[in-house]
Amino acid sequence: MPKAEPVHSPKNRVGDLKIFGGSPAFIEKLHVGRPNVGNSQKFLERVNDILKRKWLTNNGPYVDEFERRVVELTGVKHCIAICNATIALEIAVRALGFNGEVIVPSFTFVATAHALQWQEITPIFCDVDPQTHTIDPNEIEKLITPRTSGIIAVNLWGNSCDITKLEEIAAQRRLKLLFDSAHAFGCSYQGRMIGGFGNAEVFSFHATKFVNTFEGGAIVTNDDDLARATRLMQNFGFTTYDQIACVGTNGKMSEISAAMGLTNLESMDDFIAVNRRHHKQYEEELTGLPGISVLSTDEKEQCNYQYVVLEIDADKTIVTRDELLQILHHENVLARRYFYPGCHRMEPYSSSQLSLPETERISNRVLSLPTGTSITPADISSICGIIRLVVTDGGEISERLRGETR
Ligand code: T4K
Repeated sequence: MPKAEPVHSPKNRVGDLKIFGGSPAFIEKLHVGRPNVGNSQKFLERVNDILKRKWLTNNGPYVDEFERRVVELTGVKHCIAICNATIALEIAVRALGFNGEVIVPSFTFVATAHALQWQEITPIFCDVDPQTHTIDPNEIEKLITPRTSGIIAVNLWGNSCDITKLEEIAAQRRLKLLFDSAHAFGCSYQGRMIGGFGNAEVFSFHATKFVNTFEGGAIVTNDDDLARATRLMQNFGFTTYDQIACVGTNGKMSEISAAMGLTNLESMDDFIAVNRRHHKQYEEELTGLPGISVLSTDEKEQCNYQYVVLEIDADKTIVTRDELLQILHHENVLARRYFYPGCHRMEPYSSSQLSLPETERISNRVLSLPTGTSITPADISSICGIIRLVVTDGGEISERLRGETR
C-alpha cells in the first residue's frame, strides 16, 4: 500500500478541517498499530527454510530459537511461546490454579478479563493509578475476599505497575500474582527487565505490537514447575506421543510466526529508537497546549514507547476527546480511544453498576496516536498541527460541531 502522505493544504483555519468541508490531511489512513516488519528478505529466507524442512508447527526449531532469544533478552529462566497472548493468559491462569475471584484492573484490553471469565473465574475490577494508568495497589486490599485467589496486574502501555507493592500484597495475602505484560516486552522495572516478576508474566506479539509474530504471545516465568505445567497445557497435556498428563489446549506458536518474531527481534532496537523519537516529537510539538498532555514514561527505565497516549482535559480544551477523535478520523488519522469505557462498563461485565472513578475519568480522556515505523516525522507534525488548531480554536469548533448535531 502506498505510504500516507500529507496533502499540501495546511490546516491553518477551522474551515480547513475535513469535518467542515476541507480536504483530509492524509490521503491514506494512518493507523495506530501498523505492524513493524524487520528485514523481509531474512524473513523470506526463514520461510523457505521452513518449507524445505517441512516442519511447520509443534515446537519446531524456529520456536525453540525464538524462546531462547526471549529468555536472553528478558533474563527470565523460561519462555513458552504461545499462539497469542489471550490463550497465554488463559493457560497461565489455569496453571496457577486461579479460581473463585481474581482482582484485575478494569482499564485494560478486554482479553485480560476474558481470560478469567472464559474459565468461570470472576474478574473483580479494580481502579487504576492516574499517573501510570496501572492497577492501584491501595485499592486492592479492599477487594480481597475469602474467594480471592490471585491478582492479574497489567503493565499498561509498557508502564510498569508498582510491582514492589503488588509483590508485597501477594506475599502477605498468599495470592498468586500474574502480570499481563502484553504491552511491556522490552521494558524494565527498577533496572530489571519486565518478564521475571510475580509468578509469571505474559507478553503479546500480536501484529500491532512493536515486535510481532503476526499473532503470538509468550508465558515467561522463573518457576520450573509452572513452566513445565504451562508447556504441557499448551500442547493438549501431552507428555509423550500418546500420554496425557493433564487437561490442555492448543496454544502452540507456529514456525512461521517464530520466523517473523526472530526477524523482528533483530530489528527491535531500531523499532524502539523510532518509537522513542516519535514519542519525543509528539511531546515537544504538543507541549504547552492547554488541556493536552502526552503520557510520560520513566526515563530511568527501558521502554518500548509503542504507545503514544494523549490525555485530553475537556475543561481546558473545550473540544471533547470524542470530538477530537471524530475530527482526526475525518483527517484519516485513525487514533483510538483504548480502553474505553473500561471492562467494568462492557456488556459481559457491566451488570454490577460498579463505579471506578479513575478508570472512568481516564477512559474518557485518552487517545492513542499513530506511531511506529510506518509513521514519519512529517506525519507527526501534521497530526500535531491538527491537534493544535483544534485546541486553539476549541470554542468555535465545539460550537460548530454541536450546532450541526442539534
Ligand atoms: N492484554 C492486553 C493488555 C492487551 O492489550 C492485549 C491485546 C491482550 C492482552 C491480548 O493480546 P493478543 O491475544 O491480541 O496477543 C488490538 C490488538 O488486536 C490486540 O492485540 C491489542 N491488545 C489491542 C490493544 O489492540 P484492536 O481491536 O485495536 O485491533 P485492530 O484490528 O483494530 O487494529 C488496530 C489498528 O492497527 C487498526 O487501525 C488497523 C491496524 N492494523 C492492524 C492489524 C492487525 C494494521 O495496520 N495491520 C494489521 O495487521 O486490537
